[in-house]
Amino acid sequence: MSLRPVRAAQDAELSPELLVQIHGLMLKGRVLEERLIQMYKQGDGYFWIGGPGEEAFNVPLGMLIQKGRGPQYDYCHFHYRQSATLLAMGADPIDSLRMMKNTATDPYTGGRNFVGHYSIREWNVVPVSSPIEVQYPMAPGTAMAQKRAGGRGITIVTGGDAGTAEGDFASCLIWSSRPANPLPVLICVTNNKWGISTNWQGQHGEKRVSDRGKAFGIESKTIDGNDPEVSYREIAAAMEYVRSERKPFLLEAVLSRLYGHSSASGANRVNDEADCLVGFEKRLEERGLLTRAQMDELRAQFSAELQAAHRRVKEEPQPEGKTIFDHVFSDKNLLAHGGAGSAGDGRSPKGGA
Ligand SMILES: Cc1ncc(C[n+]2csc(CCOP(=O)(O)OP(=O)(O)O)c2C)c(N)n1
Ligand SMILES: [Mg+2]
Repeated sequence: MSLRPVRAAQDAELSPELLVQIHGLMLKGRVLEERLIQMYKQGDGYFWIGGPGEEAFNVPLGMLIQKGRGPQYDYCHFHYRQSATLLAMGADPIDSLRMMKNTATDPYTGGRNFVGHYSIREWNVVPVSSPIEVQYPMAPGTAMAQKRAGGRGITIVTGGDAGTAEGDFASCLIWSSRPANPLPVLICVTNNKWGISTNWQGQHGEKRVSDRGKAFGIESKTIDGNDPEVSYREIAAAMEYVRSERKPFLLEAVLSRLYGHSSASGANRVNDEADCLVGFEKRLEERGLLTRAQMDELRAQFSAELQAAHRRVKEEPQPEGKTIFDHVFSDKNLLAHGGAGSAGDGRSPKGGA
């Protein structure tokens, strides 16, 4: 079964300035992922997972998010391939290197989680989870709070195609579209046609993931997620619908996975999938917006910046052992006093009686 993305019906022009900005962020996102892979291969990190190949979708998404804290701003329940989205939202790439190296200076997890597992309270970016798909049933929760609060804030959830096989995805569709209380959720699925080593064709009877929205009356669309112009227009349109109608939208972006699943599968470049950056650069060159030399120069500049950042991060401290229980939900004293199941010690989890 072949997957054919639906292209945007109307080709509204994006301004040259916007296209150049999108390109810069896509390139920076790619160079960042290349540096992270290099760090892993040099032993400056234990595991790599990320989004090289998804920049054409992830960058426009980040540019269009209304970031801030609280229900008036967008809530982000992200997948682990979202580094380019964070860059487009304004994150400093060196902090991704810190998470890779598990340094105490990592602002997202204090050096306690895998790379790509962002968590930013000030921007409503809830902690990225390694167990896949758990973000989908959480999304209606923040959307419910936003609907009650009023305003134009929406919830955005992203995840992969294979994860949609889990019941969590169905829970999201059902809870977002209840006729009694439809919710402002932009449900994104980045369909790279792989779940680690399980291919889409062997696993999915449905033609498109977006078709599953129809059963719930959810506005749904499948787009070419390798085309940044299509992505920008379609994400903007879908967001506007969710913001103003206060109803869900299911957006499936068909795109590429350029370095395999993760370091667990080698993190080596594949050559049989379309590269969104190559395609976009060719288009920018043909339209006379950027020259090859300018784009090469920009890449060299980003590479040098990231290399310098890597050197800097190598000198930064690892977290101390005594911080291991900081920011965890349970009361650490429970462990010292026989664990949560032990009776009669008078202790209970935080907030308990
Ligand atoms: C609940 C759960 N089951 C299985 C895994 C192992 N696992 C990690 S990534 C992955 C595949 C995910 O594929 P997809 O949802 O398509 O996202 P992609 O990695 O392709 O972006 C699996 C099965 C997991 N992390 N969590
Ligand atoms: Mg996938």
